[in-house]
Amino acid sequence: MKSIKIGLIGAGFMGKAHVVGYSNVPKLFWPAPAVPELKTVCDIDEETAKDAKDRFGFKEWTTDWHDIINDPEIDAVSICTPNDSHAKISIAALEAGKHVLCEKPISNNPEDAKAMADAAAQVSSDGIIAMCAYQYRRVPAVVQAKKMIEDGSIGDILNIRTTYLQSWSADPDSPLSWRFQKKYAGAGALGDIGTHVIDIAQYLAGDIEEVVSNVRTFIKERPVQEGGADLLGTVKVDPDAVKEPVDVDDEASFLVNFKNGAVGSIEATRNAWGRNNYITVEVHGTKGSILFNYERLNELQVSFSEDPEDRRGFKTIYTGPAHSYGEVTWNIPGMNIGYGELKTIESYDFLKAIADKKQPSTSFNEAYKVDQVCEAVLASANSRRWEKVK
Ligand code: 4PW
Repeated sequence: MKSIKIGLIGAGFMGKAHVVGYSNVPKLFWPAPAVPELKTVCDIDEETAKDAKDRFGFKEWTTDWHDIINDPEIDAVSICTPNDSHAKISIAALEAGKHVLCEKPISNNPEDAKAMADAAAQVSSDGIIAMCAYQYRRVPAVVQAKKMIEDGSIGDILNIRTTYLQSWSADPDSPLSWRFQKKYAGAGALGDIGTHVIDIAQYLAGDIEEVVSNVRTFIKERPVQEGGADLLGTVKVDPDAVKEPVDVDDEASFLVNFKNGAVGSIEATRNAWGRNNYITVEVHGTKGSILFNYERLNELQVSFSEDPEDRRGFKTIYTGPAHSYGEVTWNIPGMNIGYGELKTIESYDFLKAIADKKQPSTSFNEAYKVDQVCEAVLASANSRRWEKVK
């Protein structure tokens, strides 16, 4: 069986998620399309890099990502760094003939995102794979929603409304990590989590044509944290720490019109007390509706117009062996999968794409389109008008 040597760049919590994914592929998916070998881990912080080598089981560590790009033995690179570095690392890796799994959003600006999509297109005929890690479209219940839309179960889509609500930045003492700084992140809640539900909306209903938005920054400055580690608000900084300005959005909500005539709305905030990883997708069609909530990710709610009037309403499908990826996870519906299995599914799709030499979703070009929607959302917040997605 083919082995694929992995280089991981960025050993924070998302690096951990990629390692959990790779390591579990041969355990869940057997025979695996390829067996991942953890070759080198890179982090700009030396202690983090050394610690990640031992903890995750890599053979080598480095603090310079070029070491991974220049290593002829490494086949594939996972990029789990802040958004501003995705373009330079991805393009260098693709040009060096390495497959790339890059965290989302693909970049902190549409120009770099386009350069990445172009670089991926350039090498795709050589069988080089470039994939952006929008994992939530791979949740079996979301894949089932797609299947039921495509087979006509709910008729033509009229409306799709998605939300991604979290609470970890609602506390003003939550530190000023790179996620609150435009030069690194590009955008705030919009880029960090809104992009996931833009990706899902476009996966289910096709390309968004235009948007009109409302974008706000509620907490205008935050305490500066020591070091660059991104702790998603879980560690509080010294209340007397110096505060610096936040120059990205806390919340973005927008109406959307799809090219196919459907309408919808998308909301993203990290300031919603009580909401944790609250990704919801509700689709209304001419013959029924579908509802998904990630906090209950093993369930899909469906309602059909054809049901007798006195028993019409949402029923719950529990995902399991009958659904996408279900044959390799657990044996009966209700045993349930979580975030670790989801990252394993993503790693499997990446390795399979490499083995089959077939571009997977979310491709760099699709991820670039997500960035273009964000650009239109920010333009609309300024112009206070509908803006076309370029
Ligand atoms: O991509 C998202 C992140 O940036 C994640 O899915 C969750 O929210 C975890 O961290 C943030």
